[in-house]
Amino acid sequence: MKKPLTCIEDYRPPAWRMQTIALDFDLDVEQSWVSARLHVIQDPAQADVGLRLDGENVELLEIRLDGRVLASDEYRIEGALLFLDAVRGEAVIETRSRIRPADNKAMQGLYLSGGTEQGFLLSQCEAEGFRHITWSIDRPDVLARYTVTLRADRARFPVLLAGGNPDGAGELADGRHWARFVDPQPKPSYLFAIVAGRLAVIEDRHCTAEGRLVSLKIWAPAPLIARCRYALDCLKAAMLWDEQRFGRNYRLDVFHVVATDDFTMGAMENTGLNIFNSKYLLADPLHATDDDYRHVLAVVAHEYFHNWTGNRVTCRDWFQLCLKEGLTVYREQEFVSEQTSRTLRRIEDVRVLWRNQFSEDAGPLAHPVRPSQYSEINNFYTATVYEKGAEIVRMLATVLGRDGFRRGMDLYFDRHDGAAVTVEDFLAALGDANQRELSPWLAWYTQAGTPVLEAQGAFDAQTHCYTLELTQSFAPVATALPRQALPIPVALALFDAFGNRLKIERNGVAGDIDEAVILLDRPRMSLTFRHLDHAPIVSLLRGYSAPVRIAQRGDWADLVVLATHEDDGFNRWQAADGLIRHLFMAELQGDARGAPAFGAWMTGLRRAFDEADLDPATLAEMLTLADEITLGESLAEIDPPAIHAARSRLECSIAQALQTELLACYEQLAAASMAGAEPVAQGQRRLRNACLGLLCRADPQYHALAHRHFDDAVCLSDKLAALTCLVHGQALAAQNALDTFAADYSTAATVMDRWFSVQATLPTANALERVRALTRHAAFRWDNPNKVYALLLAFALRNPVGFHREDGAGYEFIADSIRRIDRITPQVAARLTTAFAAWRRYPPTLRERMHAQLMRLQEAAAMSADVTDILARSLAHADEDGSLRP
Ligand code: B3K
Ligand code: ZN
Repeated sequence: MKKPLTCIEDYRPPAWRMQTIALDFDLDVEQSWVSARLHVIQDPAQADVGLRLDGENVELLEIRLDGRVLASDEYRIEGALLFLDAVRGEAVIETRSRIRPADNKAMQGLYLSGGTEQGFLLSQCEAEGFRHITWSIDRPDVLARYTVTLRADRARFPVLLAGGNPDGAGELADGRHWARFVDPQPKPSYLFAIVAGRLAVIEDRHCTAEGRLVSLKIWAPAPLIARCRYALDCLKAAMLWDEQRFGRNYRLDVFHVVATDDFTMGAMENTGLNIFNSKYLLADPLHATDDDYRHVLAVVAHEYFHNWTGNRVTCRDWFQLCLKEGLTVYREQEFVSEQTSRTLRRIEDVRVLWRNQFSEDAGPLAHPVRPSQYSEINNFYTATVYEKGAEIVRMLATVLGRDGFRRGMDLYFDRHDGAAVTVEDFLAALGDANQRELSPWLAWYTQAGTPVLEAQGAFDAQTHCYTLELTQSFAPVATALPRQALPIPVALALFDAFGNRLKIERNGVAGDIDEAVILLDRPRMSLTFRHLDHAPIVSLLRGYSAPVRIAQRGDWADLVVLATHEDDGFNRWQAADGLIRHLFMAELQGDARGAPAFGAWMTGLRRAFDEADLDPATLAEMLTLADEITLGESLAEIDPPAIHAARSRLECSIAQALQTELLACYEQLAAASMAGAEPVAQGQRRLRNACLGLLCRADPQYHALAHRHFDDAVCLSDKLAALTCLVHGQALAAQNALDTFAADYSTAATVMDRWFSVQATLPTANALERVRALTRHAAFRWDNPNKVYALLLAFALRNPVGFHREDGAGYEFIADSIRRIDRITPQVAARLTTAFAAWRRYPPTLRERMHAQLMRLQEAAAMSADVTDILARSLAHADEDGSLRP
């Protein structure tokens, strides 16, 4: 099935708006009845446009116009639209419909989480799920105040929740009960949510800076509720932070959060009723790693921050998705950086950007941060919209400065509270508040592809001047259009050969600054730095000031200086990463150990172990090699076995060279395993586990250490790190450890996901057979997105050696899985299909085999619109520049 394209230039303001919606639900698992009362008003300027309602899989039982039941010839249903051509001006439309939650495996609209007997009902509307609940006008620029009344059997559904403020509850005959909720503020339909079932709760309160006492409630199935305490603390921290940093207060009386194991994505910011995938809500030491803790902090904050960036100020249309997502990711990044470690969060974000966004941007699924067309909007919740979208906001914050950015955000909220707006509105608010013209920044939103930044330096010993030529360019991309130069903030500092920071004196301006942010807003620019005795070492893109590819990372000796002395933690890591990439290339072409950079960098790393004030998490990251996807992404052709072999050999050489330091550090940090979840202890554990991982790469004798680590572990971080060492090191004890782990965690769904992933990512020739066998494991379920992501997506995206097996069996298995899952949860199947997108970049045999599976899927009958869209774009031929042709 293929959905037609929706194009940004076809946008028209809504011809009909809704002021209020009253919804009455009679809830049950197999079928629920929905009565809707819509008060609709026509835009006088569009008097010729008839009323149309959206609905999918909603069985219409009755429809009334201003109280009168309509005969079947007074309206018509065509596909997902209900036409009421005769209605004009203003009207009250009432419908009565039936929906079937238990049959809804696509997880859009109202569906069931857990079994028929014990499970609970919940809804997911973004992007277009509301039309699966009732007939209505389902678009983000139609905002209405909702009054929602829920009725259900009290014993089966003791808890009834909807977004908005509570407005009464009571008993009904026959053991049934009801509860009502009203919105004080209009909202778009995608933020509508209800939940009903048996759920336990933990509660707290937060008094906002404006003086409102807000009741905070987290709901989960009873066995999980004890693990929600940390999330509740995160929520309070996020509320306080948004008040202090952005002056944003919550303005409802209650804030509900609900945990479910059955969710296609991370979480959803429904107004007043957030719904979370339990993997981003549950956290205790035995069931969550340190990374999980930080993800819970991040996602709880992210969804809360949407309350202003997304909910109160919402998107005019789905093209503007980045307006809420990029901005909210940026706010989340800032929050987590301030609560934990800025350097670590930045490294993590940049790693994700390089791995996921750069590869997306270089392949057939490339799209601008604000796409100009889509067929299936659910396929645009991408790394480009989220992560690159956040990078654009970060650049704007860099050039406006902290106070200027805050002024701009204040104006944005003042101007647009309660409205559905565009990226242009956002830029205008930031610009107007700072008397700056920000329209050139729109190009960042409308041009796909990763810009390339080149820096060429020349030193003139006579004049003591150093000239730096900065150039921006673009690799050709799928959506090649005329290109406009982008405003690129380039933060840089200068160092001498001993790692001392040099003062920056530029263009005759006597300077005592030591960092400059240069706005490269044209194709090339020449900078002159004066009064220098020697050619300086340039530390470029400090803090990763712009999401660009650096053409060449400079001389390895300079990188060693920066990786040893840079005082910007991120750029220190960036230099270390540059050295790893340099050594990886050397290994790919021969032997990295023989390269002069190897010895120099090992000396540098050895010293780093002795640096008292080096943050352990940063050192851990410096020791962690870029993954195979990231390394492959930067090569012209991706040859998975060659990349895997070179990376493994390099990792092994580094581990052997540092064995003494790794062991000493591992032992020295023993106490960290017993410490709590605070950032310092987390950083120490991260380093200790990185050391353990490398030791196991250096010599299998350390498997004994990993085994002890596994047995002694008192937190999941340690347990999982040891398990990974044993399984990926193919230690004798590996199966035993896997069995023990599975026995200990058999009832903990989110932990079993990790157990599946550790095995799915094992880079061996028989990985496929193992994954196939695991699909028959009692804990695996084809209809549970988390399980599919943990096993199949992990295999397809994070196990290049296994997936890209020469005989194509990995491809065939994943293609078969896509067909199977597509009949259940199309959104999940579409995500799995993206594993084939980069097919043109692989060597001929693999390329042909990937292509064959794409064709097979394309020819298969009855594929969803979600998968069809990914297939069509993956197979599309490129424009004249030929960039996408094999
Ligand atoms: N807004 C949701 C994502 C909705 C995905 C719809 N397919 C989560 C978030 O970004 O906060
Ligand atoms: Zn979001």
